[in-house]
Amino acid sequence: RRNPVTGTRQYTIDVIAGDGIGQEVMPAALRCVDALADAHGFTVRWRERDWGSDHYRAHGRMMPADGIAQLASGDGVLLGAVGAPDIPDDVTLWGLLIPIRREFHQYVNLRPIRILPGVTSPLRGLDELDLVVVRENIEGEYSEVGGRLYRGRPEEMAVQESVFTRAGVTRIARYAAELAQQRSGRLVSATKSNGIIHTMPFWDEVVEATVAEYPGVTVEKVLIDALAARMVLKPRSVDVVVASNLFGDILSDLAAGAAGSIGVAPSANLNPEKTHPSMFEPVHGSAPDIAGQGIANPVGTMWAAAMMLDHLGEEEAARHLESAFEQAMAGGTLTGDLGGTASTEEFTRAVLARCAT
Ligand code: GGG
Repeated sequence: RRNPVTGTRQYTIDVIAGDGIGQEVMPAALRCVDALADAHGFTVRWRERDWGSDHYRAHGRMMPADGIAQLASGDGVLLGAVGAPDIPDDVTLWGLLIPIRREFHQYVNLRPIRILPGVTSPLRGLDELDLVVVRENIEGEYSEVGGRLYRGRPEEMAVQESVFTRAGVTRIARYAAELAQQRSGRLVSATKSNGIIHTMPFWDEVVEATVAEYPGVTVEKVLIDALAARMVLKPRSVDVVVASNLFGDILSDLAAGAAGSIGVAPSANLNPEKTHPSMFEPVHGSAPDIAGQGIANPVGTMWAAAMMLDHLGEEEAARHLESAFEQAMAGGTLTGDLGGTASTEEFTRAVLARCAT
């Protein structure tokens, strides 16, 4: 967006640092974007939101009742982490992250995974990995359709329905096919249509019919269990993966592990049509076991911020940020999850030193 008076590009970004290490990795990413904004001639107005588990403890809600309306006027959302040991995970997720994804039609969850410079994969002999998981983000297994019966009694039962719509599967398949077209042309669709007899055959049919419209793109459907093994044994045979909400979540964590650490993995919750703000977050959660120690890896959040800059049209700044953290890592500055000794602050300074022009 341009300021009508000065003509400079300016963006309003809502910042939800959230819980646990979200409070540590978020300031690191914001400092880098601020440095890049100066260098690349745009401005960012951060609207910091103190939403999350502390807000829940104080007010009984993860965000205010009009939280979605507050975010709607911004150009994007940067989120750290949600989750706290004293609050059920479904409360934290369904009180903040999932409503934002749904209300803003962020139906694509884009999760690129690469082995970054200076990182050794835990998989023997794997020195290169570069794949993207395209996760369906607002339907599938993450549905609130279902219920609990006879709570606390011996006959207690729980029912959870998955919801797959033709429109929902078609649009995620389109997004993935277009991405595959720009990359290798190879698309893998994660399925389980041998065991899950209604939704998964439907997923297969719609994905195959949709991808058939894209010349030069082949789609290979692979059972999720076999795909998990293949991503460990032959990860380079996979380039773009399209997967349902749950399968995509699991596969992207698996791939991030293969690339060295879940701490480096970013995620973009995209509304591709830009009718609503998109949201950018690291893949990792709040990590209460290391929160408050100043040792969290901020790369996942920095990379998510780079994806945000790309989405805003600031591609040069996005590439600059990616190369800044890659150079810092190549120079041997690594946090503990990657076998290094750098604190969050030390790593951030190493990146900031490479963010000026
Ligand atoms: N970085 C955001 C976060 O804390 N995510 C935790 C999580 O459990 N996410 C589940 C999901 O992405 O579906």
